[in-house]
Amino acid sequence: MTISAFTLARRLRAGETVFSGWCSLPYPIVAETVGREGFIAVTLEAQHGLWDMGAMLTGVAAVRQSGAAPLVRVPVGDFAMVSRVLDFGAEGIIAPMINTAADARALVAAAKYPPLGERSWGPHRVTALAGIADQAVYLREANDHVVTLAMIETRTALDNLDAIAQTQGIDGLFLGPSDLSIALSDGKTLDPLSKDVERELDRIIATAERAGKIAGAFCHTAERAVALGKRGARFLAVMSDIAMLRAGTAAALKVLKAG
Ligand code: 3PY
Ligand code: MG
Repeated sequence: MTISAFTLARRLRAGETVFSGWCSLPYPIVAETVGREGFIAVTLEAQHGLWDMGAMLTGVAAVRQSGAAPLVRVPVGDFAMVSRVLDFGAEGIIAPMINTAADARALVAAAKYPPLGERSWGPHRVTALAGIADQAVYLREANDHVVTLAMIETRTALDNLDAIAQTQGIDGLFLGPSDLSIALSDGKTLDPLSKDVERELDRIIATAERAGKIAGAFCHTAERAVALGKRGARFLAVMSDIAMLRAGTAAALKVLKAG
């Protein structure tokens, strides 16, 4: 028996490019709808998004029910939440502001069982959702099937890029282009497509590849996600539920007003 319900790590290991929805609205049915439209993964955004833990518990299950792989972006330094949402059934964690090898190790400690980390035992909901009758199977396979993505979005993280990438149990580097643009301009500009961010993105992709890890990024548009896939990034979060809702509404209103 294997964790056959988990698909994310397997796809990434096979070299596939995975596009993920990105849901800030704390409504499981919204995240499920995004998954049902065909995203391979859906990330529930709990750093700046509006999720509480009750909604998160149902949201993770709703994404799994849609056929997509659920991930969670946790708040800064909230490693307790990492273990909890993995217990709820998440397949991946995106952790913001991982600036040092020590931060990376703290993420791994919360996300992976020994010998890689120190994740505490209690996967009752995830094993039920994934149809794993024997919990020993989850213990044996979880470390390989849970994906940890360390967000690179500060100057300190860039200084420690190799050490973060090489941390055992970190599966990938994930660019936060908005925060990095603010950091690289010393707070002057928000420009996720700035030349400085572009240059560092190439370095992030190359560093991840050298370490045998994947690279990913948040993308404000689908076009950007396709372009970064061609540059070698393998996990791309695309727009957001709010952005999609606004874009769809604006497109309809444009037609109605032109009517
Ligand atoms: C950033 O761009 O800083 C992010 O965290 C992506 O949402
Ligand atoms: Mg950020």
